[in-house]
Amino acid sequence: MQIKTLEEYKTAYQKSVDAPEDFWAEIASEFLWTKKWDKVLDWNFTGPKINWFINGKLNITENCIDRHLEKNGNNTAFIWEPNEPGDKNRTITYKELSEEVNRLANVLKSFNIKKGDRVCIYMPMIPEAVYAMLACARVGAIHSVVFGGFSAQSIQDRINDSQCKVVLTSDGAYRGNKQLPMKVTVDDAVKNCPSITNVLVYKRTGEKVNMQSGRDFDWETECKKQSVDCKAEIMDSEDPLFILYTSGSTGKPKGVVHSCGGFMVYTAYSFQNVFQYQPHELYWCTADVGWITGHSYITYGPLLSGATSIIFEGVPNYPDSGRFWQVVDKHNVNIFYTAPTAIRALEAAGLDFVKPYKLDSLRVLGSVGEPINEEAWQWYHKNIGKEKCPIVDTWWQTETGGILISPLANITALKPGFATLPLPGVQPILVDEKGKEILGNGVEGNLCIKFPWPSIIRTTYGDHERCRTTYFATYPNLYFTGDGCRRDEDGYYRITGRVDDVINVSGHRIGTAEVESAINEQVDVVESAVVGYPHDIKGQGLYAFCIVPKTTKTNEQIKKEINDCVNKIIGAIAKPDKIQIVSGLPKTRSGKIMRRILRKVAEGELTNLGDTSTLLDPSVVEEIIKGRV
Ligand code: 7RM
Repeated sequence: MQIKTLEEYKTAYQKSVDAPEDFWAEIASEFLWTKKWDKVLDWNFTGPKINWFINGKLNITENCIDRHLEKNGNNTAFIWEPNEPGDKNRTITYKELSEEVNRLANVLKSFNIKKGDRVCIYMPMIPEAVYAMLACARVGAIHSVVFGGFSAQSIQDRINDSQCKVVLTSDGAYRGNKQLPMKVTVDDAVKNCPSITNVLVYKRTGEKVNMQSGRDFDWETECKKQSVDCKAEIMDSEDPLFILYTSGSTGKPKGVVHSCGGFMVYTAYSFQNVFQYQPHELYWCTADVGWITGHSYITYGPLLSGATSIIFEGVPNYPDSGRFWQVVDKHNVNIFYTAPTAIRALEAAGLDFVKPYKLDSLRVLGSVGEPINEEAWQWYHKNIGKEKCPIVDTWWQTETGGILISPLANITALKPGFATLPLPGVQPILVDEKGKEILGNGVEGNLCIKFPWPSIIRTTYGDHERCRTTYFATYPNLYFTGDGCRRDEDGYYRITGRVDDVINVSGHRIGTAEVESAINEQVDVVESAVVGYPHDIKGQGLYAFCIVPKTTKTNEQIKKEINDCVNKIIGAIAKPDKIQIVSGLPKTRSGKIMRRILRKVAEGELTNLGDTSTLLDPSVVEEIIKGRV
């Protein structure tokens, strides 16, 4: 399934458009299926109803693990690099992975977890987080990983939305110089989660935690009791594999649902082609398993390919900003995949943190999560890749399951800032506001995809209509990405950013509506509006305009309370970078907040605010400009 030349790419691409079913059938045939599919694809984007490898039966863990055991069981699946550079690494072979996953799968069974049940995973970046995902998949349970930085309230909302029965967590977590009380947070969350019957707790920090008798169990103690064999549950290709919550422009986060067969085929195919992974290479994706990048390109894609990867517990700047490069040299990493926000932060820290390291094992660099600005691209290319490593700027989304637009390493000619060309099977189109296709090159529009690929979102958990309206109703018969995009003279794609009310802060998707509703929980705030503004390191920062009518508190006090509120309701990643207390917001006569104006103010573009004639009260704008923070 690995493309090797540009010619092969072009041929594969053409075939994927002319005969998509034959194209994907051939790739899918390389996996282990309990029963082969009857039909490759059945779809419409109006439902939407998208079925891949219909009536095919499989278990993804047999493809991630068992399939490798006979010949490559002693190959390393993971090298774990802990938060503290001086602490011992762990190496996990495919055989050990198999035993650990099966034991844990049997523990889940002992908790009465059955096919289709939902299991919440709230874990630090340790191998057990990956075991947890695979153990769920082994028994046919649907995992819902919640990023370790989210608050108790966020965990609670996610558990309740999908009625999880079990939580897999740890006592605490280390992240840089911080220690996070994972179990305390889970306890706080599950107080209000009647569907939870059991909590399994891995000892990571050794801190003392409360264990509720009959509900909470110790991970290692339970695993020791279990056998290293666990028969894989036979799944239908379209059975859900996992739910992952993601923020959109309205309401609470949606549970994006991915299914077993299509997700398997596409993550393996895209992993092998984009990174051009070669046997025995060492691959490192710095994402957290709490995000889609961790799902597709730490857990599933690499394991399906029999790859060796690093699981990293730490952060880029602890104990100092040379940590990534120290790890690269220590283990001889060949393929390194990170986010622009990390690159910019490390660039700002200065070259003294890069110089001590050779970095000569690196062969391919990757970028994901947000547009990479040209300066960061050049810095990464020159100082990390030593001008010899291609940078694969991979564009994709939680909903797409895998990378859709990206160079193939050492095959596609690069252009800084461009995700370049679609992978085979991906048919992007640009449309204008009305949904009319924008043809030709040297054009810009809203990015849509007109044909399904195997790992496309199937539904949003418990609310199919929300899936339809969010992604498939804006433009009939198209999947709408929410991103703006330029196609240049060479037909190369450059993603320009979100065109909706989603803000990309350090590669994390944050819905303005979600932050506003958290801010409004602060007692003195009556209304708020949050917009994004350019931020040197984070890409975008959050600027909150908050109406506080009358109060005896100081502005500083109120701002602190607003921050605490957001931290408590969503998590630290959603705390506004700037807060401005205002007496009113610019609104139209029909009561709509004119975000366009707020964005300009936040960006510091005060002279050309555009058409303000529909404003109800223009004096509000004057006040806002004067009070800019
Ligand atoms: C993988 C991931 C998705 C949003 C997406 C874009 C932005 C992601 C790139 C990018 C420009 C990239 N999933 N985005 N990758 N923008 N170039 N290479 O990030 O669901 O969390 O976010 O991220 O706006 O719509 S995500």
